[in-house]
Amino acid sequence: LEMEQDIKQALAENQFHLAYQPIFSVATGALTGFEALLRWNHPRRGPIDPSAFVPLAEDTRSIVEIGAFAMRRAVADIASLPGGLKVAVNLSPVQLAFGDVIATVEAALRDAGLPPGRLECEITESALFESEQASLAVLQRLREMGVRIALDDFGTGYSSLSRLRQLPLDKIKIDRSFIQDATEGSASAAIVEAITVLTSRLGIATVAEGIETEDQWALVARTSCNEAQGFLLGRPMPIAEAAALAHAGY
Ligand code: G
Ligand code: G
Ligand code: MN
Ligand code: NA
Repeated sequence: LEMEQDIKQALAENQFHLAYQPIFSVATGALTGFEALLRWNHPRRGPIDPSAFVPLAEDTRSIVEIGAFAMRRAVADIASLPGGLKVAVNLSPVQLAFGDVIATVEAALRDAGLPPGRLECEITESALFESEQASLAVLQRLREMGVRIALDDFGTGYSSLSRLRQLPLDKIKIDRSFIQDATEGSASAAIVEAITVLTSRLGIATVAEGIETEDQWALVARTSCNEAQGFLLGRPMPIAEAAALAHAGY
């Protein structure tokens, strides 16, 4: 309850901000964009991770307002960078079910002058359990606008192959648990390889998440995975650092 009150205050006092984690092309090593990740600088408790406040914000639906803030901020920030880079923004199932996602995205893109193809919305499969049809319609509408849809944490939780047919998807993000166990010849390496083959046949792009070692990067580079992300390649960083990286790579 205390935190619920704090979230309201945090929105009013701009205590939320975004960190940007770089994403790279596996084939060329070039920077392709950033994933925007929420951060909360609490005046008394210090930094609070999204895993600690997003679930509560979902229960109280304040994620709708926090998510709208993140969308506007991320789209405006990326529009100010050179190089035609993309930005990936995480969407909560609660936003899809109860938030006015279409209007928020339209306004954010218009105000920033960002082409829709440079925005990617990340969803998880649990996103579609409540109000499945309504949420699917929102995703379809976003896609018609030219916004890309990415399925996050692929391979975990409720993910199933039938989802690859049912959902309007441009990209999947292979969950980092597979990358972390993907040593040479391992079952996880075979799964990563197989996912990239399967999705490329379906015209869906892939991102490998959670690259932490040179061995993991080398292993992913031998697959047909399109992009990669992880602490080895770049940590989530403030927009000023992201801008410096974008200028260097431009
Ligand atoms: O950055 P970090 O590892 O702390 O993120 C933890 C979780 O919080 C991730 O699952 C991530 O998808 C989620 N998250 C980060 N930013 C946002 C956001 O803007 N909106 C939503 N709904 N979830 C986010
Ligand atoms: O669920 P989602 O994929 O949106 O979560 C993104 C989270 O993953 C971010 O909070 C980010 O900090 C974290 N992350 C990104 N790269 C790595 C990595 O290489 N290793 C680990 N352990 N976490 C990572
Ligand atoms: Mn994500
Ligand atoms: Na993920």
